[in-house]
Amino acid sequence: MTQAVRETRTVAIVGGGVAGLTTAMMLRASGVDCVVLERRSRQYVEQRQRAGVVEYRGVRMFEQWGLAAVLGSFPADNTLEFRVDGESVFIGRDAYTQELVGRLTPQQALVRNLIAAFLDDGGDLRFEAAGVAIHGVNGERPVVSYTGPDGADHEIECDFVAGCDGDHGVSRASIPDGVLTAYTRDYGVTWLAILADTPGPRYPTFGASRPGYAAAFSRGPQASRFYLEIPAADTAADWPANRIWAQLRERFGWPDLAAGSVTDTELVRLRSQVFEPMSHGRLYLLGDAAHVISPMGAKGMNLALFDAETFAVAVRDYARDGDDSGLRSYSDTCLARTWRYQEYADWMSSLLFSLCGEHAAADPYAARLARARLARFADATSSAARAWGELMTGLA
Ligand code: RFL
Repeated sequence: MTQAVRETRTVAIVGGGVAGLTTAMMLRASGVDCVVLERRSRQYVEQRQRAGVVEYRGVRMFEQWGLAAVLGSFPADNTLEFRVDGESVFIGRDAYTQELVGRLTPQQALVRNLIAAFLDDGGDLRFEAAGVAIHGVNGERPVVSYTGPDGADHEIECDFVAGCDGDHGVSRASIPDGVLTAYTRDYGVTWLAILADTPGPRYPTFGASRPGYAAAFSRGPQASRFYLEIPAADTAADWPANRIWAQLRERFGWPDLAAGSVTDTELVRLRSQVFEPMSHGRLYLLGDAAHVISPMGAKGMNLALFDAETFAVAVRDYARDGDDSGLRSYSDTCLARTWRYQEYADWMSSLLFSLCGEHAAADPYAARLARARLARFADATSSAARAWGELMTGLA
């Protein structure tokens, strides 16, 4: 039997998504050595499409680290359009929210740019790392083992492990039973998530009407993401392109919405989940490995960015000054923001569902309340609008 190749690093990062790559860039910028182990190929991770906007807080963060180039240059207007039974209501139009805009950066573009920047800078990023396993997180020197694409076994001894491997990774799973508490909300709602080659709406647009929920987001000059609420028993095969376009036109009240080729469809169960605490021994959970947030709030990627910075700063302070206060408070700091964003996404969900389809028919009282609530947020002079803007921009 051949012996595993043994190496040492300060931080082993498991997962090369937004959380892992941002952490790696910041650690490198801080002079802390690290390695990123990614299960998939480079081509695969560079094409995985999900989020589209980096909130203002994230833009400022990348700028402060001298990494703004990874974001591209398209500003994202913070206005949201709600088409309630075909009638438009706009929120995010107060002066505060309009000034502090995010950046239109599709997640796959951010990942692509982070990979290029990290490798150009001499960073250590290993794709197609199979069978990643984490050992000894309760000891002084955890070890992360994996098998490379050439079949060679590797062991990386480190000070800290950053578990950035998403909702289905090995990091959270390697924490013993009974340590973490899971807080879960399943909204009992299924969405068809659609990517299509067609210009998107000017503003992120939510259709709330009798036929049901729909949403539309621009993903570049010729690409859009749409969501449709569908019956839980449906499969993607029940939704051919002509049915998708017909339903989008009806739910938005946009008879002239231009059809384009549908490039991808995916079923998404609307659920949110938070695991507490976000660390165990020398293993720290970041991004979706620690919390999943319903896409309603468009905050999952942004939370991953926050976790990345909080962790990188904590490790930097420890490595440079022996100050472990950031590591000790990591979980509490990240959970506080996580719950604020969960509350925001939950607010958006309950508002929109109350206005839509069967939900509105079953509880017309809640639908009237939702209209009243939306009107308050649409008033650009109200403190309600400002409170919403603080969450939208990420400054709350
Ligand atoms: P990721 O992006 O899932 O990356 C995890 C990485 O870990 C790798 N991996 C492993 N590597 C090594 N060994 C293993 N055993 C591994 N297991 C997994 C994976 O291959 C992958 O490369 O997690 P990260 O970095 O925490 O980032 C989180 C975000 O991706 C996520 O929160 C967002 O995509 C959520 N999300 C949205 N967020 C927004 O901020 N705005 C949006 O508009 C938005 N839209 C969405 C979304 C998520 C969606 N899905 C997944 C339901 C739309 C959709 C459809």
